Amino acid sequence: SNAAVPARLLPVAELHLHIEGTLQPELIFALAERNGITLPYADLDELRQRYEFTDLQSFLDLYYANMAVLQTEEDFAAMTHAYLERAAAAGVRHAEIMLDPQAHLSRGISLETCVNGVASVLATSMEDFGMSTMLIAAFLRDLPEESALEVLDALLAMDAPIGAIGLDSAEVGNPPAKFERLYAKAREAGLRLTAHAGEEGPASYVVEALDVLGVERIDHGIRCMDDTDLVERLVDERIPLTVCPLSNVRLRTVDTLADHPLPAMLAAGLNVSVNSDDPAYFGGYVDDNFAQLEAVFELSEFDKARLAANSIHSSFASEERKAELL
Ligand code: ES4
Ligand code: ZN
Repeated sequence: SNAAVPARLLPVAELHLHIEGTLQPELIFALAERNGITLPYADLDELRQRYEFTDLQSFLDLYYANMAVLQTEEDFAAMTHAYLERAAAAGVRHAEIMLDPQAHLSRGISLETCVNGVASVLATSMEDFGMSTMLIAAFLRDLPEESALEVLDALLAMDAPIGAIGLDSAEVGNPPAKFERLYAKAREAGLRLTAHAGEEGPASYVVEALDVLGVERIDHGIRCMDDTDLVERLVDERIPLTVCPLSNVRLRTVDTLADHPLPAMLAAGLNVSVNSDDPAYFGGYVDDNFAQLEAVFELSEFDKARLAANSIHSSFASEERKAELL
């Protein structure tokens, strides 16, 4: 423990965060202006009116469209700096940050521009914010595996400072097994492995991510609650599930926060943590997720401490760093 951290702010690790999902409306407009890009919204209010989603795809459409403002290395750096500053204020002491390279390559932005822009800011996160960080290259599951394999090859060839790979975007119809070769290659390269599974997709996708991809961690995973055998396995194997409560509410995966399975997951003994996913789109950072959970559920101090400890144990940080944070 660290006496300099106020008791209210439990030191946590954020393990499920898409850096492009931290683009705040104000920064979207500022970057559009600086890059001479015309947005299809007249002003902030008009943009904010679009933040009402019906499902994952309705969010992804806006998320990808807004990336148009990210043009230069400096743009990626500004976005990353803003996230670290806000996350540090939320008590985040270690962050594992996903970047979607394919979403930038398809717009004509080079791998160097997006990777170096984010990585240049992460390189000094410890000095600037007391936060250790890892960059995760996330692959778009609605694109062919060949595209992902090419991008992973390019990342390895440029010796990009990535520590893990992830799998995101439209889940249903794009099962984990589609990316078996990608995960084998990443494992061979010494990268850590995570994947979104069981967000909108079925519990069987969680099983497939574990058995076919060999992932160490599951992003979301809430649909595991539909399969009691799977829950038992996840508990036995201590598989981390990076849960994102406000995301699930905004994407209508659960009806209301009061209906969220997090308390049941804790009670079942699952290794769950609380994460913000795309905080600029879903109404809050990690501290906001905790505050809204506390407003709806009677989370004990013990539950909150367990969620925080789970996040640190489940991170890809060194054992030395984990010991510092626990
Ligand atoms: C995402 Cl919430 C979510 N699910 C799947 N893919 C994503 N990419 C960014 N946010
Ligand atoms: Zn996500």
